[in-house]
Amino acid sequence: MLLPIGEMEKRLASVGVGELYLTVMQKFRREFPECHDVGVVRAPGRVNIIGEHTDYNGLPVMPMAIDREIVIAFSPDNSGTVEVVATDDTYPKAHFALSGNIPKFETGHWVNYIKAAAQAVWNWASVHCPDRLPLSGAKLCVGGNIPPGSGLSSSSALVVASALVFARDLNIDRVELAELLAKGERYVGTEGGGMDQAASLMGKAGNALKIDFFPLRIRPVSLPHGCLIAVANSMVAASKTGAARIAFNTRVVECRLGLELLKHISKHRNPRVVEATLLKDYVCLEPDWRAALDSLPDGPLTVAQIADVVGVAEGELRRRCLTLRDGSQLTEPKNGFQPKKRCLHVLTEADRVERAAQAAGRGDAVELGRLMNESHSSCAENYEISCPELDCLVDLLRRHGALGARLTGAGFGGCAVALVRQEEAPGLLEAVWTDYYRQFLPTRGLPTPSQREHVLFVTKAVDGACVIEV
Ligand code: NG1
Repeated sequence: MLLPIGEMEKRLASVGVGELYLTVMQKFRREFPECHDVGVVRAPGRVNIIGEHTDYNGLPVMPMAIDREIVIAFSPDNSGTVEVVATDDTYPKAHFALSGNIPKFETGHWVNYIKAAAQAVWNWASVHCPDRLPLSGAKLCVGGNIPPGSGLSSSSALVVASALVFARDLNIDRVELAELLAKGERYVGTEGGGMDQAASLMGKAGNALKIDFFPLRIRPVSLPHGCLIAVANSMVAASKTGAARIAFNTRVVECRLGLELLKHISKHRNPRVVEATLLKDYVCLEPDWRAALDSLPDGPLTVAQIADVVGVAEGELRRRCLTLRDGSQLTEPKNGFQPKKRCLHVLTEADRVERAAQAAGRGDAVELGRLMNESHSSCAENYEISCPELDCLVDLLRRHGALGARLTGAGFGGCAVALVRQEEAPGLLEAVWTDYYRQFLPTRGLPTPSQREHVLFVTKAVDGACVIEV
């Protein structure tokens, strides 16, 4: 797995890896001339075909790992520190000491994702093999071709690739690693579920994945014959910091508040629902969840109003539902919470995922497309995570031949995903290029024709993350 740099470069070139790997190797050689042996890991991004904002509620998703990835060249050493550079100079160099308590850089610093991986692996080792601590230091050079802030999980791919470096000698089971990193990525301050890490680690070439949570179960799902998945970037950055992070965490809290209301409504008839800690538990215990959902009070609601309905002290409800993983409390949004609409999205979306996996399994492309369209409407109207650009893009994708199209990932910008028949794909890409990127987006730093393949492309499903063996 570790080879002298020159030998690694020669072998990578001979097996025909892309330009990206060679660029990573060149930069590694320039930045760390003292290093002798080097290893290489890769981790793919993912596109979510259907199942948005269900994962952190314990409900299923259907993503696929895509042919855009993070690649890291690394050289281990005994320094106890990690030195990191990126092929793209806009990401500053950084270094940090490995320990059981790695302090974060400022919010939004890209190396926090690498720290998240190191911290998670350290925590795992401290329980399962303390004799392997401290973890050895390393020099890392990171490159990638997943557009950042676009809902294609460049951040989780970075976490996963980094974790493969730190865990290379530890023998952590893949499913366990996916669960570990889902929690581990929360180090950066988002409250996400486990879809991205699982898709990046467990991707299967040629297949989408149906992923269930608690416990994590991953099943390959073949896409309908003759259909492709296209991705189109709205060019609205959906960063994980600032307003987008607050909006994301607000949705998580609204789901928790909705769960409290649902439990309150159902508990008289079905006392066991009080045990539910996630919407997933609630729907398992309450077959009649649709009726309960109908009788929830409409939003917007304040925490005080919800506490009043549920019959708990406001402070207790805040502690239970508004506390984030870092211990801080979410600030109540000025325009109130929308627990009913958010639960309506999540619960119907989970149902769509089940039906989408069945439709894909029997090759029913039309039904799969229809469910993707329905998902977008629910994301836009009930979860309110779309934006005018994404709505326009989704609309254009459908008008130019997609069987279904929807926003993908956390939303608030980023990419749209579309299901398209193979023979329609070239025409669709051409028409969307003209109508969206040339006509609709006149002011937003338009992509040049040479950038086209990075913003509008057909993607294929690939295998999950691995250490490169050449
Ligand atoms: P992206 O699109 O990568 O920000 C986020 C969460 C997922 C999932 C989706 C919405 C993280 C790392 N990822 O994905 O777990 O909740 O939003 O479906 O927080």
